[in-house]
Amino acid sequence: MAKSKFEYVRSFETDDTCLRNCYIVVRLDGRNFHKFSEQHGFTKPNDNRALGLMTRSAQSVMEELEDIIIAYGQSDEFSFVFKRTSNWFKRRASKLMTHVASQFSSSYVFYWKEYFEEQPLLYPPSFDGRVVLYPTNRNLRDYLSWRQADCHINNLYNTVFWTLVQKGGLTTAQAEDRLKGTLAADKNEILFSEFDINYNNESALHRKGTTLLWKKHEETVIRRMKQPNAEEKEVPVTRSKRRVENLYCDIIGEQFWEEHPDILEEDN
Ligand code: DGT
Ligand code: MG
Ligand code: MG
Ligand code: MG
Ligand code: MG
Repeated sequence: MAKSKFEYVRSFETDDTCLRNCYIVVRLDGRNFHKFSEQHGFTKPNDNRALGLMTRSAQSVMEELEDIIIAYGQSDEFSFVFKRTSNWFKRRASKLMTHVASQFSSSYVFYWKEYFEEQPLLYPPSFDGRVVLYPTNRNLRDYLSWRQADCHINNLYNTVFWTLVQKGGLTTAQAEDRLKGTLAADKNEILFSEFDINYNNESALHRKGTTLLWKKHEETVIRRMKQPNAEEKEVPVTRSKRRVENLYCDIIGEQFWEEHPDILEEDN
């Protein structure tokens, strides 16, 4: 077919191929969720409906898109890690990022009612996305550790802050004042001595965030089969399947990575 004289405009497209051998991380973050959470009556400091919906949407991203080996989420964000050898969409950053963001956003709206029931969705939410490349296993683990440490720092602060307000009767300004300059140990101490709360017994979902992984399992179905010169028979057929598993555990230490040796590929 002859090319039109307009065809040259294609050459204006820029190359955004992700460097080979690197893990590709796409991180999404809810736009203006400070306001979104207020307007939709999210409970403070953590709303399990909102966290459940984030995780459901991330699960849909893992199931619909290819080559994601692990995802980690907390608050209004989720990170998706593509395997380092992935060649999905020829590793084009914009394709990967926009597919993750749009699959996630549409799932968030699609599944809203399952989590929020009578609370209506008041306007269409959106999520920004970014792509970061990590060349070594250490870099990737440090990235995930950074996000989980962020979850811990924010959740400890928010837990003490809202306990001071909700159980201690402080105003938000007083609670903020009270926490100024305190270290983690001080915050733990306030919870323990004043409110009889051991932070380590608080929900793991809130303290550790959510990690999504692929878990393999065997599935057996009965098939009707016709052999030549024989009656039709019912035969059990076993297939190896995989499904997304949710974990609320530490991913900073060695134990998690020793228990899940298939996630990372060797550094070469
Ligand atoms: P951005 O990301 O720059 O567009 O602005 P925000 O407002 O989304 O800021 P960000 O992402 O740094 O902070 C997340 C906000 O979402 C933060 O204000 C708290 C809110 N949020 C997230 N999860 C929960 C929750 O479970 N409960 C409540 N009450 N708020 C939450
Ligand atoms: Mg932000
Ligand atoms: Mg946000
Ligand atoms: Mg955020
Ligand atoms: Mg198309």
